[in-house]
Amino acid sequence: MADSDYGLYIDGKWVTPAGATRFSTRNPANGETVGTFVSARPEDVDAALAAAERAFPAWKATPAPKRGELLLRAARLLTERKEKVGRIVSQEMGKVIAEGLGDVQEAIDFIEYMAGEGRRLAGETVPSELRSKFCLTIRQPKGVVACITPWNFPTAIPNWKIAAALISGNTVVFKPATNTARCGAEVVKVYAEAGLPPGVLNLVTGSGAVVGNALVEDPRVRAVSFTGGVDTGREVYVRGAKHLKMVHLELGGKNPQIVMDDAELPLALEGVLFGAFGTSGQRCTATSRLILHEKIYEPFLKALFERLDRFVIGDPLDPRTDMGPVASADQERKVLEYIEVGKREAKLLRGGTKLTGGAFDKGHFIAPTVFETRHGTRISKEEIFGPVLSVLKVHDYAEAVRVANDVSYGLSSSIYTRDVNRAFHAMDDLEAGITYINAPTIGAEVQLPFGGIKNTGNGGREAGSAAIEEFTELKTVFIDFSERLQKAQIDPR
Ligand code: TXE
Repeated sequence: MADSDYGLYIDGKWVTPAGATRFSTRNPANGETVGTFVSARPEDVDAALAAAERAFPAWKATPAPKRGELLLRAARLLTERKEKVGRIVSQEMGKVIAEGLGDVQEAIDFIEYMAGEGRRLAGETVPSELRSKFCLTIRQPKGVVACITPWNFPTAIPNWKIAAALISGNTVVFKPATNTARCGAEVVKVYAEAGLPPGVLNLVTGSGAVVGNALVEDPRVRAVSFTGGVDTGREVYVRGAKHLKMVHLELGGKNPQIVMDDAELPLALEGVLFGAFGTSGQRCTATSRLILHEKIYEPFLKALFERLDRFVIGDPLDPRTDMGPVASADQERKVLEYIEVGKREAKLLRGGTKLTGGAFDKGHFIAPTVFETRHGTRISKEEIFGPVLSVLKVHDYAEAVRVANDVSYGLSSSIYTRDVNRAFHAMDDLEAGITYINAPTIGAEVQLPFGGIKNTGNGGREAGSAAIEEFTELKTVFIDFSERLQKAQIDPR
């Protein structure tokens, strides 16, 4: 098979099961095939789960620092391949090459961070109320976990889950998004080549409905870590709940950037250009709402349009390109549908069309689009997940916060202001899992917890110190060395 043709990775081997059909992933910029993969069937998922279950006892018994050494080897291999895998990211989902490389760097950073956690899987000791009794907690792995990931950060998000799961002693069955299966396979290759024992990490590629459902429903899976859309996430949660398994959800966002009248306007402009149109607007943390104080509304929009009119849209591999295509035909259709909604309920200020002609005809390119809207329209409240920015005008800080908070999501948020008191109030007032002060809504760092409130998730966080919480069970231990029965709360005080 060619380098771009992959099997499943089960029990330490790349396999193409007899009779399995294959699917291809395509470059959204030009339709070229990026790789071919096995469409896993339920029996293939079963084989992967059996391998993960078999591998679990020995992996759990491996000292966490030893597990960390394997992760460091994987990080080194990925570092050596950063250019190659970064290009594959850009080719398979369309983000510009600087972001493709950034995606891989984020994966490397997180694997290294989790390797260190292998020396810190901490519990705690607390005093007993009774004599000659020792109390402590220890962290233990959950068992076999399923990692189901989206296409927008196709190497970073898989590693946010896999590296945290592995260092905690779990074994993993990993299902990447169908349209970025090659990125997922390249992630698995570095772990395999780093010497992960067979069955500790398994890759099953294929449709979410078939492979994803099989994973979520199987009683051998003790936890599911899912990043994707709200509708799918809700379905995963319901299915997992039937088996009382932990389901961690990272879903969508409708993230606001507030620009106050005292803001450093050129800085705020750079922020919204990156936040709204980086990754063609396809980040869960993307800036999809620009909330402008009325005093700076006109000049800010003028400056925004001057920059957008100079935006270079094209081949993501060309370093001069500011924005590539959206990730797929499906994504293009969804975004164009929302643009038509916006044309009916709001005022189109820029863009609003699919780009055609020349090289554009081979890909899924949408013009950077800006609507002026009042709060309450669909484009001001629903996640569009494309290069579409809804601009709203407000009279003051209080209205800005009220508008920012009045959506069903609560992932990221941003405010540009020179007023330090207002910045600290915003930290408290903005209903989100993440708030940036004088920075765009995107730009998470791996060493801090990531996630949101309301419909963005179901209460968990990943990355940072929270990643270990997601993938471990906390066990409480009481050691009574008094050599007699002691009864807490009952023995005489
Ligand atoms: O995600 P899906 P899609 C949002 C964004 C986008 C929408 C749909 O608004 O337009 O979600 O995108 C797997 N059981 N985000 O279709 O369908 C699927 O194969 C188990 C925001 O890409 O949610 C993929 O691996 N798994 C998000 C993963 O779930 C199932 C990033 C996500 O797919 C499944 C991506 C099932 N029944 C999209 N059906 C973010 N928060 O960044 C599908 N899958």
